[in-house]
Parts: sequence; structure tokens; C-alpha cells
Amino acid sequence: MSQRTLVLLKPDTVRRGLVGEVLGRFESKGLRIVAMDLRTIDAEMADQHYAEHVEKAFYPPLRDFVTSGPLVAMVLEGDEAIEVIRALNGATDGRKAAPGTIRGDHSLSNRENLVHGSDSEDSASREIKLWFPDLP
Ligand code: IDP
Repeated sequence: MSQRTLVLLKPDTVRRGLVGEVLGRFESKGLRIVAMDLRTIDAEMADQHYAEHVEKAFYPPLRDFVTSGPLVAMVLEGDEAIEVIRALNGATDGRKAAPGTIRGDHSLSNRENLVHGSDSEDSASREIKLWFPDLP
């Protein structure tokens, strides 16, 4: 079943010059880029994107991090794209993520873990509307 999902290459990916490396993994897997944009978000946008986390203890530094510089937001499409991308990304904590995953190969942090991928069809649809409201 073809799905669309929202992916963020977070500010650490841009800062570390890993956009090509990470994007290449999605492209070589066969996922198609439907929309893509480099942008710097403000705290309000961070709060909307991470609505489910705003009350958590780890959120204030997470908000500082995701607003700290440009990130690349994109919509990717493909068969079972949501689950496929979550698997490519690896476990949330880069220290625990399996080698071979994006986080497992390139992140040593629970917060600065390079990528975001929507975790369900409902999240994907909410996040795509939030980031790309004009996408048909
Ligand atoms: P996910 O990005 O793997 O779906 P979530 O639990 O939805 O993980 O958390 C969203 C983001 O919040 C993570 O990608 C990470 O950047 C950050 N985060 C999650 N848990 C922690 C934590 O315990 N400490 C610091 N940052 C965290």
C-alpha cells in the first residue's frame, strides 16, 4: 500500500553536512520525494509538530535543538513508507540504534538523532498538513 509520510532531516543533519548521506538512503531504498523544503522553524511550529511531547521533561532542550538552525522537511512516498522509514531511521536513541540504520551509523545521542519520521498514518496526515498545507 503506497503511503506518504513526513520526514525531517533535523538541524544536526544539516549542520554536520549529512543531508546527502541521509537523503541518499531514502532515495536508494526507492522512496519518492513529493515535497522538500529547507527551513528554520520557530518555537510555535516546534510545539505544534511535537504536540504530544510539549509537557515532557525532555521537551525544552528538544525545542531549542529543532529551532537551532535550518532543517530539511520533506514528504516521501512509497510502499509501506511509514514503517520502512522508521526502520531505516533506527531506534530513537542513537547510542542504542542498530548499526546499518541512519541513527545507528551516525548518531550518539538521544536528542540529536538526525531524522524524524511520522509514526502512524494519523501522524503522517497531521504532520503533512502542518508542514506542507498546500500539497495536493
Ligand atoms: P522518534 O523520533 O523516534 O519517533 P519520539 O519518542 O517521538 O521518538 O521523540 C521525539 C524526539 O524527541 C526524538 O526523536 C528525540 O529527538 C527527542 N527525544 C525523545 N526522547 C528523548 C529523551 O529521553 N531525551 C532527549 N530527547 C529525546
